[in-house]
Amino acid sequence: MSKLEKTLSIIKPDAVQRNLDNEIKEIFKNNGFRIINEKKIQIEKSEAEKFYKVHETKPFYNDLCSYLSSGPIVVMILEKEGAVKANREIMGSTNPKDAAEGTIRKKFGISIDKNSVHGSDSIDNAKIEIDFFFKD
Ligand code: IDP
Ligand code: MG
Repeated sequence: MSKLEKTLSIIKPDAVQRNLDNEIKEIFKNNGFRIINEKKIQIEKSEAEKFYKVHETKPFYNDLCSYLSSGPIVVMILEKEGAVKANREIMGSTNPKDAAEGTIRKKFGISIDKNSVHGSDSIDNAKIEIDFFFKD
């Protein structure tokens, strides 16, 4: 049995703009995730730069941060047993072209940059990312 975990999920601007947020939330709920906190916000580019700091040396960093701050996003704390891994599975591969059938990115992703959702990649990062958006 996996432990009950929390992870951070973001519905990115491309999906919010297409009004897919409710449909994506339903996918999480139907897969046994509880949404224990959520908010729709728009962040500054400087905040996106902080959030994606691990990618600061990548060639796509600047575009990535411009993109994440380009429109409203929905940030959510998801809870489930083994939530971090389960979320990565239901999201699908980073590039929607490579994502498995039935995953969110396969269904809704437009391209590697406009791939509709973010999910924490480890339990440690989930804690950091949840604090980033929900610590007051
Ligand atoms: P992940 O979102 O699946 O964890 P990461 O490698 O952590 O993928 O990359 C963070 C985000 O940066 C991706 O979701 C995607 O939006 C963007 N990204 C990753 N690789 C590329 C790339 O090669 N070109 C453009 N954008 C990329
Ligand atoms: Mg990542």
